[in-house]
Amino acid sequence: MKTRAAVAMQAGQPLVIEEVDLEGPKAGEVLVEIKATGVCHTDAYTLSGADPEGLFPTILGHEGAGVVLEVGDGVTSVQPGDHVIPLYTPECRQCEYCLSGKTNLCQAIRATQGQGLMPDGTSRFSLNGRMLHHYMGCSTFANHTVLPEIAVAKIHEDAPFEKVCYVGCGVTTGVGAVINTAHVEPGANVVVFGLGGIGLNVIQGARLVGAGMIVGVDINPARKGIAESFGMTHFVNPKEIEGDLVAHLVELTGGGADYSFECIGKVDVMRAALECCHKGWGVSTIVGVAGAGEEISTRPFQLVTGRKWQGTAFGGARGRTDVPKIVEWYMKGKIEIDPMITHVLPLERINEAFEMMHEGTSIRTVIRF
Ligand code: NAD
Ligand code: AHE
Ligand code: ZN
Repeated sequence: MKTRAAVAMQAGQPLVIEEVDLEGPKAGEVLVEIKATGVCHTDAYTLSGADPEGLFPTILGHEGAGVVLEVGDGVTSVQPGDHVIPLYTPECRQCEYCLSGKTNLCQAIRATQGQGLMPDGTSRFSLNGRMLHHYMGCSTFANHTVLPEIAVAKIHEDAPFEKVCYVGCGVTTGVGAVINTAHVEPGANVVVFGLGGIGLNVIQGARLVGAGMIVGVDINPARKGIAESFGMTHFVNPKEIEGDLVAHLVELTGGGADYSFECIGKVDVMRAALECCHKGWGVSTIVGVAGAGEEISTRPFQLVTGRKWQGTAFGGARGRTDVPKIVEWYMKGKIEIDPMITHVLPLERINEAFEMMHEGTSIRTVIRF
């Protein structure tokens, strides 16, 4: 079939809207009509050329929601008409990783996913006879896409696509980082670096679990108001404080953060996030994705004296199990999504979403098909 897609022909270039060719689902795969997709900073990161796994030409996008149109042989868990969210972290429930109970990082199809291919080692997308790579196993910047059955979560049929597409990455990553990865407890002091599409969800996750002080750190002063509406109690703009940021945060929190989160992708900020943690027990969780070749560093003494450094992918969520629950939380008003979606655009204007992200004038832009 033909479908409309925003194609990334090469790194650093704007996306191009094209009618691309899409092959139907093979065994174990499903064809999904994407109704809406968010634009995450990770899409911008890969488009920039900083992603060591970035492959071009490709169809980016990994934060979508849509409807199953067709299923391949052997598919049993979803059927045509089901509403689904694509999962860049699948959940096969059979691999060593899924069965370990220790991680959400299902490895069943990770190798081919990183090569921009379906599990059989081929692509379903092409343009004028030239193969297009899949992206993060999702490629939601296309009106239709093909996904492995294990990489779709069936959701409530009344959930609005334009809102719950955000559960496909940002909401789950932020809220899940607090609940599944850091296990923040009521009353804990939390410091969140970066108050964008992910950091605001860390803030609302911290409020959800009853954290005490919730400090937000961002160089964009416009983030203060919205972060407060999601539960931030104190705002710090590193450009406005005098002296050392870490010392300032340690003093503000009365000895250091019980939990900190880096939601930007900058290695110097990751260091500050670790070092602002409380001696003896503070835990820092890296959410941000740093560019190829970048490395983190600190004095080992920071760890010897009881701080812990860890990371999280997709908020530690097991997609097929947890994503439908997070959609239910939204439907029941337990979490908020709407105020974070600051812009809704047609596919033809998708490049504006990247421009606003870089300018800092949007939180999340959703593309409506
Ligand atoms: P975003 O662009 O919406 O937000 C980034 C925020 O960081 C902005 O508010 C910006 O003003 C702020 N910022 C930039 N430099 C700063 C600095 N030096 N100090 C303080 N604040 C600064 O991005 P996003 O969509 O929220 O994504 C954030 C990061 O999380 C990205 O690196 C993205 O790739 C990553 N991410 C990781 C996962 C995961 O599973 N680990 C999932 C989604 C996104
Ligand atoms: N391809 C990059 C890694 C990018 C990365 O860490 N991605 C996160 C999700 S970001 C969503 O917005 C992730 O899930 N990581 C786990 C995994 O298996 O990719 C690189 O550096 O190679
Ligand atoms: Zn993302």
